[in-house]
Amino acid sequence: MQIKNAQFEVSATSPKQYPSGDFPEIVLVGKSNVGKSSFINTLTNRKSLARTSNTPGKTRQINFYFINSSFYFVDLPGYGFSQMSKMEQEKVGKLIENYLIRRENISLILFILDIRHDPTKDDVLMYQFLNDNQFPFAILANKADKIAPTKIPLYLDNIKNKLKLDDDIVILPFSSEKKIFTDDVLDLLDEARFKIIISL
Ligand SMILES: Nc1nc2c(ncn2[C@@H]2O[C@H](COP(=O)(O)OP(=O)(O)O)[C@@H](O)[C@H]2O)c(=O)[nH]1
Ligand SMILES: [Mg+2]
Repeated sequence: MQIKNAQFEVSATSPKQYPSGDFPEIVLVGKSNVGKSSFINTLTNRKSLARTSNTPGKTRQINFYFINSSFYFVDLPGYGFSQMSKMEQEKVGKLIENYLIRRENISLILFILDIRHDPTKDDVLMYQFLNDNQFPFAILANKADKIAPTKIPLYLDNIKNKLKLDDDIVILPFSSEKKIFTDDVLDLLDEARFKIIISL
């Protein structure tokens, strides 16, 4: 797949603002600052289509980007940002959960982790939530540019062990910064869209 055009569509804080229509949605999930928005910019080859930030916890809406006039990238707010008040964290958590549980357009969830770090308690909860509910999802271990290429398998194994990852879950290294491993991810997206097409 080639991404030929991408445009921001809407920033939603409630389901009635979600785009109408039956387009498949590829969803970015992960803690604050892990690289969800950067992922969208990298794949679309646009510097600042999705707003990225050094300050975690900035995004509290669900942002929809329309790609190739055929599917959406959905940038969910990050979870687990400790400087957000308990009430705000809860609000963001509800927004994420509501979207994931109710949205029928979801064709693939890309669950983003930082390859260098052990998954947090919130990451483990998210993994269990996705796995227990049998969502279609894959894990991207982002910021792979920050470690030596030879060490990548070791770090992936660490994540697999810490999450007690089921063998059938796809986990891929990724780097938004260096644009490495993007072909593997594009293959995943192709497969996800294909699934949608045959299920219609
Ligand atoms: N080194 C490196 N930094 C990254 C990568 N992806 C994102 N970042 C940086 O991490 C910070 C947070 O990224 P952002 O996309 O805003 O994270 P979000 O909160 O999950 O949307 C920014 O400063 C990015 O430049 C990556 O693959 N490698
Ligand atoms: Mg973001």
